[in-house]
Amino acid sequence: MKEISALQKERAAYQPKLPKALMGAVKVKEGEPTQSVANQQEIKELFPNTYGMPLVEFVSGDKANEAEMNVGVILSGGQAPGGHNVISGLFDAVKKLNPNNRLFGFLMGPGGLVDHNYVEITSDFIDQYRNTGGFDMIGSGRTKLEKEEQFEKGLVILRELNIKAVVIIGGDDSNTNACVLAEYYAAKNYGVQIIGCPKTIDGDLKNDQIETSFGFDTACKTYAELIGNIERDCNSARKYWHFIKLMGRSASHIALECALQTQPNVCLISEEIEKNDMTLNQVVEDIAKVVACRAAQGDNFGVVLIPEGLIEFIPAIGRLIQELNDLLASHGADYKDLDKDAQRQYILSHLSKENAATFETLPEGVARQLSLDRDPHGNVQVSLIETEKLLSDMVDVLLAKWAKEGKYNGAFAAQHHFFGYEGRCAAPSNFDADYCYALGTSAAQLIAAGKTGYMAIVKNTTAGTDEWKAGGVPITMMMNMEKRNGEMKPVIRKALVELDGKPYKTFVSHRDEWAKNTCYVYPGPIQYWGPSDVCDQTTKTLQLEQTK
Ligand code: FBP
Repeated sequence: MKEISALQKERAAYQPKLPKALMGAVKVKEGEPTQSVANQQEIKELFPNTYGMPLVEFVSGDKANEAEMNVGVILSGGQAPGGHNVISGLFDAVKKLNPNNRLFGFLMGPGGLVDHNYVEITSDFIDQYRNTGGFDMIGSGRTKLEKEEQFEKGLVILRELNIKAVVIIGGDDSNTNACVLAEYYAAKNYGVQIIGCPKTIDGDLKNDQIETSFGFDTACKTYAELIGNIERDCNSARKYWHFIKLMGRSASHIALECALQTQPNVCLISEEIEKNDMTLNQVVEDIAKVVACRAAQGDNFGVVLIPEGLIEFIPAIGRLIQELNDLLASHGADYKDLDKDAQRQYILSHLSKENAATFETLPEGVARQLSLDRDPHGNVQVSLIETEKLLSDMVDVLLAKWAKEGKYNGAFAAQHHFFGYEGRCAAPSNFDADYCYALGTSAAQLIAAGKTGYMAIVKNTTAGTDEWKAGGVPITMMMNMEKRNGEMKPVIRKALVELDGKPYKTFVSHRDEWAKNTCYVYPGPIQYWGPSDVCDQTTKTLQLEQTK
């Protein structure tokens, strides 16, 4: 028998809580027709069958829908704590609607649908995964579902398994593709529904309808625990500056949330750096000033949080990346066969003067990373760029210069960390366990109600679970047109940190004090049992965003 930990054994017995409206029979309450957040005409033309649908809320009903339906489910993109609970919620709801219903999991992401790799999710099978982290139940992948040929190949297996609907659990890119697939099947009248589900630790899939993406809560709490431990070590030995890069491909939500939880000396917010049109040297100078200020009071130690996506938000580098994206998209094949040095020369000779100059100032490793392949959605693979080392090296050089000029007289020794993968598969917090189970249940109800092109949602999440509101939002409502791989495409708008939002403002109102003094907070590990204040609190971001 497979060994499992004592915690997993206990945790398996946890029954996630559901909103009142999802506990029994459900009735659908429809709102007004919707519009996309921008580019309405273009999005409407691209999605004639799934545009403009109303928002849906589930309320308690008196007659159970006994819909007969086989359902498919796909985990797409980066892991996020709670994915297994979405599938558990979906499984339980699908079986509750009708015990003959079957759930199939497509393996290793969207590619499983195209290549017909699947497993039937049965009761015994799913019981091993309830309330566990990870996506290992069926695996995940980043295959982009975008071509008609893929949609048609997928249809073959959907027909074979008599699958009426597929739930795609993914981030903004995967849900964009879910919407394209929903539109395609609707246009062809294939009778297959597609439902999305908001996943990503990055926290950037949120808007007026989606309060938070699942996984953000657990991942941030896991990183905050580790940062707190480092802060305590740092405050004990008093000899290191710790440069910690935190995941979050674009937005700085994770870094900001971790800063609110742990009160480090410095936390960079990419969105602010972009708005202030800062250069890399200015960012470095700001950090060095904090180091020097603390050194002057005898504190040669500290903690700096760096959002993973920083590099793309430094405007000059952002412009360079834009041009590189277009260049790599249009010259892919001839470029790929060149060796490293020839690739660098090729890039320099094709870039505009301004961007070539920026490219030349970058350390070779960073420049190289920016010139490598994008992920299947056209994103720079920022998790591979060692910004934490780049910044600390540059701070070191600047401090040495200041020392020569008699402006600094401290000791600077840096340690480097990257927290990303450590948090993506953590066992879900109570919040994520409940939230995900409710999302899965909502997805099943959307299918039973005949909906397609919707994303399952759960709102009012800072209230008690039974007061949460569940329903669905048309995916087209969250879309606008953006340039991807050199072409304008309909995509779900990413939510960046809002510089007039409460989480950011709260951080700004404290950061000078946190920079100078040692105000560390040590959150400790996620707790599953115990006082509600310790176990059931959501993120500070969500709490601040929800306070009126
Ligand atoms: P999703 O947007 O798919 O949820 O993934 C987010 C993320 O965890 C980012 O934070 C990170 O930059 C990226 O995935 C890493 O990707 P990979 O797992 O392919 O290394």
